[in-house]
Amino acid sequence: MKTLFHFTILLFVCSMSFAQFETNYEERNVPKFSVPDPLTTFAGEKISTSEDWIAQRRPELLKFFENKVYGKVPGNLDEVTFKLLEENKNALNGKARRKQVEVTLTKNEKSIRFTILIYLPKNSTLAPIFLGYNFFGNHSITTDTNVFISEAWAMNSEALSISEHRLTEVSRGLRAHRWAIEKIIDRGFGLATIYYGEIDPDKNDLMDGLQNLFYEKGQERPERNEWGSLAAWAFGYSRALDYFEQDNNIDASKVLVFGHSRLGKAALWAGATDKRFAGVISNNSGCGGAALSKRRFGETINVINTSFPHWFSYNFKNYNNNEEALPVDQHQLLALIAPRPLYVASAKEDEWADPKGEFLSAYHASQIYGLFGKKGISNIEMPEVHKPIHNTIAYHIREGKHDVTDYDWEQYVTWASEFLKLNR
Ligand code: GTR
Repeated sequence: MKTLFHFTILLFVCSMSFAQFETNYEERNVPKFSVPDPLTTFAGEKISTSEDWIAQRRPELLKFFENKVYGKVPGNLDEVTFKLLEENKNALNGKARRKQVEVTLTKNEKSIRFTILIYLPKNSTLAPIFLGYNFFGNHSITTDTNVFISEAWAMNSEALSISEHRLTEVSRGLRAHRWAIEKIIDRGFGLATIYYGEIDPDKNDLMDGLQNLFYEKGQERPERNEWGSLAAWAFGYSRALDYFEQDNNIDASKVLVFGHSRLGKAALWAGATDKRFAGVISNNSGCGGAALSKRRFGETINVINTSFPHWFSYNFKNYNNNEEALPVDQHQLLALIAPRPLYVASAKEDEWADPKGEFLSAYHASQIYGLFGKKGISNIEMPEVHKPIHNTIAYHIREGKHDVTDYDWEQYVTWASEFLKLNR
């Protein structure tokens, strides 16, 4: 079923008089393609051990995704600093400890700042933690009146009463249904979130966010093989992890990077590029996330690069309507996360994100997990709705639309308890 949202995007895209896009929602119209073999190098050499994967295959795949898909980070920051803005040991009706930490990233005498909102189980000394961006400000995920409101540019939203690109008190708590904070805390985990617009505002302007810090004088956009917004958001996830390494209440070796939709794409890329993340959760990440591009089902590379020209590297546009030329596919992005725990989740009505493509990607990544003696997805048939598979690679498809629900969080928390060896 096409949602109104997706239909609107399609209308927008067509009205901009780009090429005509026809969205395929029929399995019989999926083109014939072969899934690029994760175990054969670009030079055609077969590999069969985890050592060869680590030494040979993984680096060349990572390099490809860096240069041709998400884009490279062009250098190092000059400085990263942290400031505890606020702390309360009796938050959420006495259940949790809350911290709000400001992170400042500096390069070439330019800085950007973002704020991490953190809730930790009150009595835990070293908590494992879920880290995920939010779409509409930290204050949108909870009714907690102490959460600061971001001053960064925001996407207007009628549903969340956001206009003139400013976040206000009115949207406090309006996205709370997407964040099962109490469940997370009760099961012994912390939750950290950041407003993604503080890293790079989500519009086709690569002057107003993180990329700008790295520009030479007069430069206005990254090089063709350098980062778009997704890689910038992934970089921001890693800087939050830098902070966790300094916080005595957080177990930085147990950080699960989580994201929904475009932020699920960013979470996958963060997990691929930063091995310190203990695991990754991709919620309905779709095209350019978990879903196989070569299936051309729902959103395609051409559509995503046209609707969101700022998300990927410029080089990725070479594959617009040209998926057959891609020597990789997204299962190899997932394989870059091996052998760390990875959860891919789909929603039945989220056809735009191609649930089957998300599942098949998890299935095909499993052979790399197998090299490490880890269990992925062993059956190529998709499981039924609400029949989750919880292995080192986990997968579920649930009823309903593109969203994050309590059902999703119940699965993540249950699986994470087992795969981070908590058993709480
Ligand atoms: C859609 C986009 C998807 C997905 C989604 C979201 O418009 O086409 O790739 O990222 O946005 O982030 O909600």
